[in-house]
Amino acid sequence: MKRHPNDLAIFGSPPAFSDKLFVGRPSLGDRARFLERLNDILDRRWLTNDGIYVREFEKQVAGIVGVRHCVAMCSGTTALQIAIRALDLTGEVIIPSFTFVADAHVLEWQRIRPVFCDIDPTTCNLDPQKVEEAITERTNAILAVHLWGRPCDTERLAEIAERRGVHLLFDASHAFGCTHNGRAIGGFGELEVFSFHATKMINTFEGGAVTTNDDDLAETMRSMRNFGFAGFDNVVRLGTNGKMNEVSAAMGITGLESLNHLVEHNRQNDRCYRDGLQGIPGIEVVSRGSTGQSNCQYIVIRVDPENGLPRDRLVEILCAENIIARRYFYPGCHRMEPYRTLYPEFEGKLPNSDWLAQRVVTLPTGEAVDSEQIKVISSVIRCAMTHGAEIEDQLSASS
Ligand code: T4K
Repeated sequence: MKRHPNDLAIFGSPPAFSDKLFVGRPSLGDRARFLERLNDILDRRWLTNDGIYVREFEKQVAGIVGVRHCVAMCSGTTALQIAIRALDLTGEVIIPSFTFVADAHVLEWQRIRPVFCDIDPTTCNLDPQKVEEAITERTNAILAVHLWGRPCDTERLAEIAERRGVHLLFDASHAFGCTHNGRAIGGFGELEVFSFHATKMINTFEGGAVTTNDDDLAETMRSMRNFGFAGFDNVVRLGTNGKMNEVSAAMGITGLESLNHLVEHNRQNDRCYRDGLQGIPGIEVVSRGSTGQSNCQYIVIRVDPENGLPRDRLVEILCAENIIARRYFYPGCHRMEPYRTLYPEFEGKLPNSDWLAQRVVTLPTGEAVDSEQIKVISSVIRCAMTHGAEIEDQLSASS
C-alpha cells in the first residue's frame, strides 16, 4: 500500500491499480437471468412500445416506491422533459445550480427560465429559505434534486410550494432505493423523476421514469411519451418518442431482483471508505443524511484546500493511480454554457454552491468495487493529503 509521496504514480511509480477504477461503473445484476429475458424478447418479437417487460418494470418500480403510477421513459432527461410538459410549466422554475446539467437543460429546452437557487452547504440540497426568497410572480415551479440520494427537505418545500401556489417536483435520479422519514423517495411532490442510466443504482442501459399518484398526469405522460396517441390512429396531444424498450426494461427488472444485495454492497463500501478516510487532514466524507436509508450510490468527499492539497491536485493524483474520481458537480450549471452567457446575474450569488463545487470529489463504488480496493484508494488519499506540501514542492521543482 502507498505510504510515501515518492511511491505515487505521478512521480513515476506504477499505478495502484493496473485497470482503471471508474466512478459510475454499472452494476449488472444476474447476467444469466438477463440473457434469458433477452432471448425471450427476441422469441416474442416484441421489442418496444408498451411491451410486457416495460409494464412489469413499471409495476415493480411503482410497488417499491409506493405510488400508483410509474411511467418508464427512454432516459431521465426525457422523463424530466415530459414531466414538465405534462405539468404545463412556463415562466420561471427554481432549481439548484449544484446538480447535473440536465436539470437546467430540460427547462431551457422548453423555453422556461431556470432560476438558480443556492444550496444549504450541510445538506447539499436546495435551501428552503433561499427558495422562498427566490419566488416571484413569474415563478411556476420548484424542481428540487435529491442530490447523491440525500433527501431534500420535502416537508418545508411542500409547505412553501402550497402557500405560494407553485408546482413542486423532484429529480430523484440519484435516489432510487432511498427513504425519507419512513417513506420511499419517489412519492413526494406532484411527481418525481428517476434516471436509470447505466451509472445509476438500477440501470436500464439508458432509461428513466416518472412516479406519481396523480392518475391524470400519468395518463397524459403515457400518451406524451408515445407521440400523443390515445389508441390507434387517435392523436390527442403533442407528443414525442420517450418510450423505454423491452431490452432496457429486462435489464431493469434484472437489477431490481438484486436491489437489496446492491444496496448492501454499497453500504459496506460506504463503511469501508468512512473507516479508511477517517482522520485524514483536509478530508471529510459527506454524510448520507439522517432522515432515512441511503442507497450509498455516491461516495463524496470534501477536500479542504487549506489543509493538505488542492482538490484538483488530488483528482490528478488519483487519476494517475487509475482511480478515476469525478468532480460531481463542478462547476455548477450557472457557470456552464449557455447559462453563464444567458444569465450572468447568478455570478457571485450562489456562494454555497460555488464553495462546494470547488471542494467535492466522487469516488468509485458499486458492485465493481470491493473493500480491499477501497483500502488502497483510502491509503493513496491519506498519503497525498498528509504529504500535500511536499508533493507540491516536488512537482513545482520538476516542472
Ligand atoms: N438529473 C440528475 C441529477 C442526474 O445526475 C442525471 C444524470 C440526470 C438528471 C439525467 O438522467 P439521464 O438522462 O442521464 O438518464 C453521467 C451520466 O451519463 C448521467 O446519467 C448522470 N446523471 C451523470 C451524473 O453522470 P457523465 O457526463 O459524467 O458521463 P461519463 O460518460 O463521463 O460517465 C460517467 C462515469 O461512469 C465514468 O467514470 C465512466 C463510467 N461508466 C459510464 C458508462 C456509461 C462506465 O464505467 N460504464 C458505462 O457504461 O454523466
